[in-house]
Amino acid sequence: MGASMQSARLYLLKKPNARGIEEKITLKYSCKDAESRQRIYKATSLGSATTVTPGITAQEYADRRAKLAASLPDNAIAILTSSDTKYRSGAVFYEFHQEPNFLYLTGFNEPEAVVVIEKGSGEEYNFHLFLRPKDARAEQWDGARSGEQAALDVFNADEVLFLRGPLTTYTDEYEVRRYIAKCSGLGRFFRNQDAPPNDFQVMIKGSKVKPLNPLMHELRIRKSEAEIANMRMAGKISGRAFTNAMRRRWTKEKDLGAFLDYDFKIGGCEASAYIPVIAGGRNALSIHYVRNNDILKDGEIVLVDAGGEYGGYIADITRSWPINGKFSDPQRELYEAILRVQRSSVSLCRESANMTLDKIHEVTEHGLKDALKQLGFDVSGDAIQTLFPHHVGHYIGLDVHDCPGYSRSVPLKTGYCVTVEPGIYVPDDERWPKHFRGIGIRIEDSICSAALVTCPRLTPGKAAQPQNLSLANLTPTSA
Ligand SMILES: [Mn+2]
Repeated sequence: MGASMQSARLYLLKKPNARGIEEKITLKYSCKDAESRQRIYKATSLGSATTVTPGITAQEYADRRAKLAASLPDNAIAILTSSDTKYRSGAVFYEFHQEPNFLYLTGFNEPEAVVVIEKGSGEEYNFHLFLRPKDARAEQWDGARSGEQAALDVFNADEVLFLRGPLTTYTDEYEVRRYIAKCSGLGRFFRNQDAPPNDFQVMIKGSKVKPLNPLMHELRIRKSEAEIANMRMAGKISGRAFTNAMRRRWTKEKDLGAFLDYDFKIGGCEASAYIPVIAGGRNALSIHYVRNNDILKDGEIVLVDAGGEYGGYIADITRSWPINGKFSDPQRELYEAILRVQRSSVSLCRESANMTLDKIHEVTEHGLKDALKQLGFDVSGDAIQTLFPHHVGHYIGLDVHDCPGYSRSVPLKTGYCVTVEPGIYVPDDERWPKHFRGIGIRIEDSICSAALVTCPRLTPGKAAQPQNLSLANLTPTSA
């Protein structure tokens, strides 16, 4: 243990437990080697302009880390763990999906890695990337690993430490183990080690632990130009896939879902951003209907909530259209009412409007209530909460619900990306006009401040024939 015993804060991103509760752990802190905290971050000459992930350069990743470091107080460290491979059963694994904060800071898309950002005083900080070493045998089975050199060159790590090798100096020290047991990704650095405590363990021992998420959200909430370009790309590709889907006739939810997934990928997205909702008829009354295995019936509407992912950034779109290409009168009336409200709510998503998502929700709810009243609905009491039971929107970005937990009562600024998704779902209940019962319609676009990510030119007035239904001119016609 060194001479300079100091108190410090440890910012730890913990995976919330099943109930979503973050545990608070108190550990002591001391720093053995003051010099080790004096290293100044230097981007390597290699690769600062290189894109690490689509559209995002090594320099932008470095800037993000610098911003995080700048938001930490002196003598603090931030620890983030990558996602682990998740198994469906036995050796059958799910598609790997990197932990979004980890991806945001590194662009590193492999499991079993840890980032430590160590903040000394002033603007100095160290960026450590712990990762799996190159291993020819493992790579023969599981695919290529980046390894040490890539970490230094591409990810601009100051110092790379391996899971094996240098890390054998980590210990089985009881307090650290107990702490580690609650933090899965870090466990591998500390288990089964017999050596005396190393600098790192000594340093985090006794440290006060604080959640990292609030600091990450402040970084992630406002998108950079490169991020917006990625979201625009995801929106453009996804929008095209919707248009292509609308041009065809579908008889099964499953087939329509498969087509969209295919078209997102063929169009240039990496994958679907989330499990879609492909809901024919009454299935649309269940907001998170994802069985997607029913028959699509003539005369009904299909509600499709889906989107692709580009460079890790998602698009979130919902369209509701008549399965046979022609709206019935009640379907058209309801659709047009929601469309009008949606378009006016979208226009509020700009910094100059000084609106929050909560405020836009209020305005939307009001607009829907008025429209429903005109259509003959009794909107007294809690009617609108039954017919429009969800919030009008959420933040989007690397996550479908980006910056989860970030307040919806902060004014939208340029660079904030959100969805606007009013919907009306009329239960089979005598309380509601008979001809509207069983109809569920939602219209959702992804919006970046004033700009529309998904370019939804929903122009009323154009006739929509089954063969030319598209995002650009989906306007109801009577049957
Ligand atoms: Mn959404």
